[in-house]
Amino acid sequence: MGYVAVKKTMSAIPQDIIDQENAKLMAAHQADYDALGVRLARVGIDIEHIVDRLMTLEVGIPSWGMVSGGTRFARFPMPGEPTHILEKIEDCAAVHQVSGLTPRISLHFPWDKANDIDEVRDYAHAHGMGFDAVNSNTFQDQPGQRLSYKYGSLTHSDPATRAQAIEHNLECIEIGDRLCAKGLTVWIGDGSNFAGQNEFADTLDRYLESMKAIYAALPHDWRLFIEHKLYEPAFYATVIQDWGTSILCAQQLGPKAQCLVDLGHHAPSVNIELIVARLAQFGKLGGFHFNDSKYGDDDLDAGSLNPFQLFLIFNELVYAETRARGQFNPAYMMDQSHNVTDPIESLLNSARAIAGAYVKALIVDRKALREYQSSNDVMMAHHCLRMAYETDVRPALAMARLRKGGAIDPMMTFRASGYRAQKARVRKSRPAIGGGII
Ligand SMILES: [Mn+2]
Repeated sequence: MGYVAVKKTMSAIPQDIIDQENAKLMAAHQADYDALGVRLARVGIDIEHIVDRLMTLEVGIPSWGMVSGGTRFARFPMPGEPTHILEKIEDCAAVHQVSGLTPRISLHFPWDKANDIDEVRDYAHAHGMGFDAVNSNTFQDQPGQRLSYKYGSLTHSDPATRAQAIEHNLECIEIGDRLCAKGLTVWIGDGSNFAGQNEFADTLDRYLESMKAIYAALPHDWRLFIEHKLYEPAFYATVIQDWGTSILCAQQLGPKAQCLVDLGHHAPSVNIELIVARLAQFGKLGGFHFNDSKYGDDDLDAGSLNPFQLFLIFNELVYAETRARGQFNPAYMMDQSHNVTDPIESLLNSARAIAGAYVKALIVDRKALREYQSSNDVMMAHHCLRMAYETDVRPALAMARLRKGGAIDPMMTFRASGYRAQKARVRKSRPAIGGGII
């Protein structure tokens, strides 16, 4: 469900290129779709119903993921990457055009600060794009900033530094409101690198006090997303380090405060789908930052390493939706760093993985699963999940994209469009633009 109805008047990629590529693949696509439809009908599932559900799925794109990312060692810019916010929006629109899945952009301030915020909003709307949660940044110092965040921001020992960090968040809400965004995501790097550096309880007290001031400034229809992260930049103890602290804070703050789960912000081997179920059960699942990881906050493409985990997360989401009393509306966003690939291609890769995980979760035979669970038939319960997971659902994804005016094969269509090469000719390289690992 989009936050605003926007009228598209501009296209990042000419629609006739998408149509031409689709025409080449149409016959094979229709045959594959029909075959999948027959297969699903055999187990009592209507493929049209699945495609309808998929067409309601929307995932936000991170503005900071549109330029080549980097590590603490280096960043390798690519020719044709965006050099300012409007070009980032154009690239986001290109992703949405072929994927049909990503109609909103999540902005990060002050990285995305613009002189004319109305121009930013109007330019996005003209491309058929809206805005997802805005992100504040008090984990680094900006040029000319009065007080440093070296020793913390919302939890700093100095009240004046905390006030400055609060003020920045209030400004983000103000800008977000003008963009028709409906949420603020707060992630802070606050914590300690040495035992004894600060008191755990005192820093959390200060966090809550600061967040109460931010919460109080939220428009009535906004949500406040608390993003936890196990470690980095604080390597001994982080203030908002896990979902436990996150939900405690969200409960203290009130109903508009919810927890945001970034898939890379947990210890290795943590059962993230269980965390998702717990947060959903208590009405505190605010949303996601999708990505994938091998070791830590790697910010790799969603589903590129652990597609089964992504499926199990969506399995919990689909189940949580059936149990939810009242509104169940997690904000799905991506948070990735594209260090060695074209960001647009990585986002297409991730969009496909996310949509695939969702569809596979939708085709789980829940009635049979419940019966197996009731009779403690462990193997068949597991088998039930595996059969859904192992189904090749690509034709259903292609159909949903096609019906939204997107591409049967987004990756090949994007390549065929020559978009990046064309941008490399017109965009002037400016390596200093914000982007990185968060
Ligand atoms: Mn994140």
